Amino acid sequence: MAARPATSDTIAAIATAPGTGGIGIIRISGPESAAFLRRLFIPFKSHSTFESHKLYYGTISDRQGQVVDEVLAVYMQAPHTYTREDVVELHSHGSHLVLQAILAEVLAAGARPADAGEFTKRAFLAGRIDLTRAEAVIDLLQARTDGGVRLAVDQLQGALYEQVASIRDALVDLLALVEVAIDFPDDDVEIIDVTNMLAQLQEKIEHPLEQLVSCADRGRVLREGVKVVITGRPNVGKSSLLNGLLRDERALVTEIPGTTRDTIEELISVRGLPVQLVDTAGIRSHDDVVEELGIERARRKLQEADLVLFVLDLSAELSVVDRELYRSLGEKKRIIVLNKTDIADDGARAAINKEFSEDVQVEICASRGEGLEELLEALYKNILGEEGEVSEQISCAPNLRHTLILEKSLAACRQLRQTLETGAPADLLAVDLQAALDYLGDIVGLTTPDDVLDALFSRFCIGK
Ligand SMILES: Nc1nc2c(ncn2[C@@H]2O[C@H](COP(=O)(O)OP(=O)(O)OP(=O)(O)O)[C@@H](O)[C@H]2O)c(=O)[nH]1
Ligand SMILES: [Mg+2]
Repeated sequence: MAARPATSDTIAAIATAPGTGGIGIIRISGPESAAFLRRLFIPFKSHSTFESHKLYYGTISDRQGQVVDEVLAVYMQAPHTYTREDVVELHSHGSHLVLQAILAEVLAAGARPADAGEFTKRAFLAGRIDLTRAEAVIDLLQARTDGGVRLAVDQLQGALYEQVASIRDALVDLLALVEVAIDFPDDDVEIIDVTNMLAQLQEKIEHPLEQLVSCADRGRVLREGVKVVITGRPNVGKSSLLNGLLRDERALVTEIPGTTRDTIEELISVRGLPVQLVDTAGIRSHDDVVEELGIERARRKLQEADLVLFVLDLSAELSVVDRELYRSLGEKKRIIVLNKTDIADDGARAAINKEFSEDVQVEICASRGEGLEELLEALYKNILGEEGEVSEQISCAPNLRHTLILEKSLAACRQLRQTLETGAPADLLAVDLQAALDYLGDIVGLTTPDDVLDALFSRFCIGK
């Protein structure tokens, strides 16, 4: 990747997380790094020079000559570093006070405090990593699941970059042909073989773009998890279900309808997928103001749900409220949870099975914790598709920024297809091709505007 003009000052920050740890690291990057090291660090064995990528043992002293800590110091000479600049790391004891004291000395020597994500931004500006890899660094730091970590590592190793690069290459090939046709207008017919070009467009550009877009949703789910809302009329056993899934008496359970007033949210992990479980007030019409507020809140939570667990009571006939509530789910994904198998009424069960035959139904006994594994299995499949371990199958997952750009690029390709099919002149083809190319350049950071870059790197923590 081509480098953008880099900045020339030297930055420093604490790179390890706040709090107490075994060791803590201060990171310095820029042309003055080695000079600061020589000024602040006193090695136990005297050295006239610091060899690159070697650890040295010594002390850091403050401006009064007082030893701040014993440290290991490493100087890493450009360009074989994270930022491609000269980098120094000081490994001290992991007390935040010590780290702050050392950082203060580095800043007093003339370094500037690094902004959030500035080390990674420098790696990007120097052309060491493209923008998708820089984004993978944030994803990796923020990943909450195994699936999220795997996607981030794949992206860090260039999975998305390479796919985008190969689509760009195909676009460049077509553009080269079109440009020849523009330069030699008389040979127009021979140079542009429309059938062949349409085939290339489909196979090497449109199809891969569509595939990438189709992975975005699963990627989002693996990275961010989903919200699952438990709903149903009062007393069907929603809170008992929540408690069963949490294996904890988190919500109050009583035989009095209307027990749950407020919503209760807890995070669980389903085979590594983060699931925000929400128990809600049983929905019915009521005069009680507090219950009414709870019901209002429950309805709002339903809107936000990625998936609804619609709980019914197998010991009771279906009621008007059950049916109304079911209708209010609209297009929401749902699983019908049939609770109270221990006291099930066969007539009620048959009626429910029939009425909801289109939906996935799972029978449970919440009070005894039975059927919960099957329910989680159904939930996982419902969210990630029948194949189950989908995380194994998607090689990369564009985030929202990528997806919006991929869709624009795809729209430009469809425009190109139309232009080709109507036999428009070569210079019009070039416009569409260039547009599709420019969009893809935004994904990897070739043409990304500065404000987008700033917003992106500001999501990092300081020191990364
Ligand atoms: N027999 C039987 N009783 C159950 C089962 N699950 C829940 N119950 C009982 O049903 C009653 C209501 O349970 P909750 O979990 O509070 O029901 P809810 O849907 O949260 O009720 P609200 O919060 O009022 O909307 C309690 O007395 C539970 O003990 C079950 O599987 N079998
Ligand atoms: Mg409840």
